[in-house]
Amino acid sequence: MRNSTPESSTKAIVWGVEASPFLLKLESILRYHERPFKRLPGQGSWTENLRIAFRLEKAKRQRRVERYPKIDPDLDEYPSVPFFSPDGQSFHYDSSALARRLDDESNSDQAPLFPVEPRLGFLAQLIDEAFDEYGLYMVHHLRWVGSASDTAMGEYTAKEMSRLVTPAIAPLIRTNLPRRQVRRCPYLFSVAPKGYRAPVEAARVPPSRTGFPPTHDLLFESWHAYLDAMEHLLERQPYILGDRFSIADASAYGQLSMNLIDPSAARTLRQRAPQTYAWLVEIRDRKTPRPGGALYLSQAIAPLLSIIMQTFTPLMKQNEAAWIEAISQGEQLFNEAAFDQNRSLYTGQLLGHPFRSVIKTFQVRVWRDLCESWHQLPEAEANALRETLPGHALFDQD
Ligand SMILES: N[C@@H](CCC(=O)N[C@@H](CS)C(=O)NCC(=O)O)C(=O)O
Repeated sequence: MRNSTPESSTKAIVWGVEASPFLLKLESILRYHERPFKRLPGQGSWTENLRIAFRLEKAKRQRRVERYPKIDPDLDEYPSVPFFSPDGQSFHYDSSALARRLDDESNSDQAPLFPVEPRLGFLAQLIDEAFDEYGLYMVHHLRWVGSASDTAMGEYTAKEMSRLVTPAIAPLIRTNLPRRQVRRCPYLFSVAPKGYRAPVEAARVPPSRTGFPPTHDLLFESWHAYLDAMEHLLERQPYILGDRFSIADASAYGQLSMNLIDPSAARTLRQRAPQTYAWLVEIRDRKTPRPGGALYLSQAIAPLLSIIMQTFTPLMKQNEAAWIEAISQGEQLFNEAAFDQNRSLYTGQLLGHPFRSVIKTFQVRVWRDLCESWHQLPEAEANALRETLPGHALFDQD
């Protein structure tokens, strides 16, 4: 039976843009739970957009934007998008937290996005966070480096934002937003080698950064490995954890499908991983009703877990270690604000490549939540997972 509270019958609002992977993820989550929604500002009227933008900014200023089941004021940070509002009054964020909330609120017979079975539940959380935190670095890189000369991000976002800003501002968004995102590449892990050139205007050439090892090879290599792993999996079964959609699919879909509006990246994706490409397009276009079905752990998932355990988990571990060290020395500034001031930086290694990054407090939270879930697993379940997860010792250490 469907929930018939007024909240679920009102059209909810998603605040975000097509170019955002987290928006794409959140929308797939809402569609799974059959919650009708409207995307603002793209589908809103000018007055509606202004009204919601004003309320959202006020809620952010007053720290009233909620994260389910509770926010960690020391580690969490509001993103720029996406936000969810069930009623146009209260605002919520974090795609994974919203998925949990919709699972908990649902009184339909729709299976939850987070699997109940402990092993699958843990893997779903691991895969979800891996795509959110490390997948984002790969796809941001593929947009601004891999598709430097043809990404349509500026056009898409300017069009959506033109329903909120005055006509004089939209062309500025189209030009300046891509430049801003290119400048932010090193914050999002993508550092060009010194003297790097690209056939684009100077402000869109992906930057190097003094004292930072280049990471282009690492990110291309990672993206290829993730794509190959997804392809291997999707050639053998319909979804990552079996025959139906779960949070793991929502997250993989959100990140990987971001590049569908980046022609060069989309072309490579289609050539290298045709099944994955078709899967992303199908979720985006909702051509077929989402089938129900069982979740299971198959052999086909091994390559995906392997690359996650070689990239995402060691990154989270290195970030946490750097945070503990920095805190002990009295550092209090982290995340992008610290990066911009050359503070809270640390050096690490992934897939044999050196990198330098800023300490991210929200990744400390992600890692701690994951380790907590690991420790809550019944011993027999954890043991069974140890067989499947190369590098699981990282969870045991915390
Ligand atoms: N944990 C959030 C992450 C959202 C997120 O990182 N959004 C990006 C934009 S796609 C962001 O706001 N980045 C910071 C910025 O652009 O300033 C979620 O899952 O919804």
